Amino acid sequence: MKLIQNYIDGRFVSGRQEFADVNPADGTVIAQVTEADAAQVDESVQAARRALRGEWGRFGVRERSARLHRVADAIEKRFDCFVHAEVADSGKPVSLASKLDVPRAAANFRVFADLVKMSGLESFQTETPDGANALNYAVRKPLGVVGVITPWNLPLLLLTWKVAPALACGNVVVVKPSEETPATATLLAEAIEDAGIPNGVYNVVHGFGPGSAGECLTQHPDVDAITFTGESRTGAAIMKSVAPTVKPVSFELGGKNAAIVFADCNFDEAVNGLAEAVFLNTGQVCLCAERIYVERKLFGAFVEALKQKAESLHAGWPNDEKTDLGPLISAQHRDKVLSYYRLAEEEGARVVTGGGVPRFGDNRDHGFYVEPTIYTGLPESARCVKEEIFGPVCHVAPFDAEEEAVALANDTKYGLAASIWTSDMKRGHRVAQQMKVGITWVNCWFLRDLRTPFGGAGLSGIGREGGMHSLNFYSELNNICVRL
Ligand code: NAD
Ligand code: 6OH
Repeated sequence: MKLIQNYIDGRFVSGRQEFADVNPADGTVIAQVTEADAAQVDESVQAARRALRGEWGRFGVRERSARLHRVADAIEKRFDCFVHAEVADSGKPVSLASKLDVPRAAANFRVFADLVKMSGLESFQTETPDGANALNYAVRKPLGVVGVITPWNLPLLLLTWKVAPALACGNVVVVKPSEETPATATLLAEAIEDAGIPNGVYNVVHGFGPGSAGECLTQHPDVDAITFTGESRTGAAIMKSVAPTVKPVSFELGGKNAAIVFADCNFDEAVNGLAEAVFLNTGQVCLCAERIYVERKLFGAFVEALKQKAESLHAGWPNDEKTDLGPLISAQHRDKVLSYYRLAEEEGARVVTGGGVPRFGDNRDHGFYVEPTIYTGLPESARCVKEEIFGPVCHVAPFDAEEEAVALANDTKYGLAASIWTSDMKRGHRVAQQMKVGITWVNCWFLRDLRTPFGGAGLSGIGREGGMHSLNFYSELNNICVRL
């Protein structure tokens, strides 16, 4: 059986405890994973700190940038290995891993490698009280040891989204990937080695959250900052855990994202776009739309067209190029999604399509598949309309007036993303500006430019990453005031 080990100070190391890595498509165990104990987390933090004082700490921006491009080269060289590891761990379709996850991992390194070289900082000429002048300028320093804690839905994409800017700014990292998807963070260690990045700069500790590697990292006094993507509830637990050592945090958390479809939209574009927004990665993308509000005169036609799309999706083996829809990540997550499927009916939903578990007659019946599902008819107060489900499911409701749609979309404690579908660009801008979210798409969804601010309002996060926002989070700015 394959063993996925921790990676500390440039070496793959085992430990006392192991846990199983399960393939969500058929429930088989594909690897054993070493769980890091408190001592190994400490070892990785100390190795990182030594690396900060070593060669890496003396690299200039040009050298760091060049090494990050080499990491991207090394990912591209191992493209198929990364794709297969991600597919086996997460059950996502191979077409998705090869179009989205792995190319984005390389792009994350390239974008921040370039950006850090181009970026400058503000300076001010300041008049002093005695009529002389002072010059204020800031310099960028690393924060130090950054703890990176990531989820299972886009494992490599989300990990590199944080590791790349952290390294670009000269930090060292200890990453704790999700226990469900440990493989690609471990493979990345090989790419990091290939790129000539010194030992101790990138460390991987495997394990769980509470009472395990995740919590050890957030509590560690020598970890200088925590960057986390995952559930809002976990974000709250991490905030408590870092409070005694006052670590800065960057949080990208959950969502209950709305889409607003106006009757003047391009119908096919809206249906196709929202079918992606609901079902991509089996609905396991934080940006997925789980609430769709459709102008009443289009409502019936829209629901029917989305139903056709849902029913045309091919739920298959993840490695089959024709597969659109893989399994959910785990038995536990499937139980959660199915509990919402039951709840929706109890709350009075009309099931437009789905609501159950598909039967294949082969080993996929031991996997964690659910049917793509559309509901209508729920009151806005229903838990299924308020709570993040994180599966291939949405609720569609009609609206009559623009102000009503805006109010419905904003009636949530989350605030990650929204999408608006209209041919009237004045309306598109007007409505977009009223969305209480971090990201609004007009006539598109999940169209990314990595230089833009990315993050959420309310329960959806703290801070923004992307472009300069990432560089600013992963830097300590030292303002220098020189009396002239
Ligand atoms: P999760 O919060 O359960 O786990 C995320 C990571 O945190 C895992 O590595 C886990 O081991 C670790 N963890 C759990 N408890 C911890 C603790 N007490 N201390 C330290 N670490 C701990 O999230 P998940 O189920 O893996 O991912 C799905 C969630 O992530 C959804 O809510 C989704 O919306 C959210 N998400 C948000 C974004 C975003 O950019 N806003 C992106 C992807 C996923
Ligand atoms: C959440 O599941 C998706 C997050 C996406 C990003 O962080 C990104 O940079 O595209």
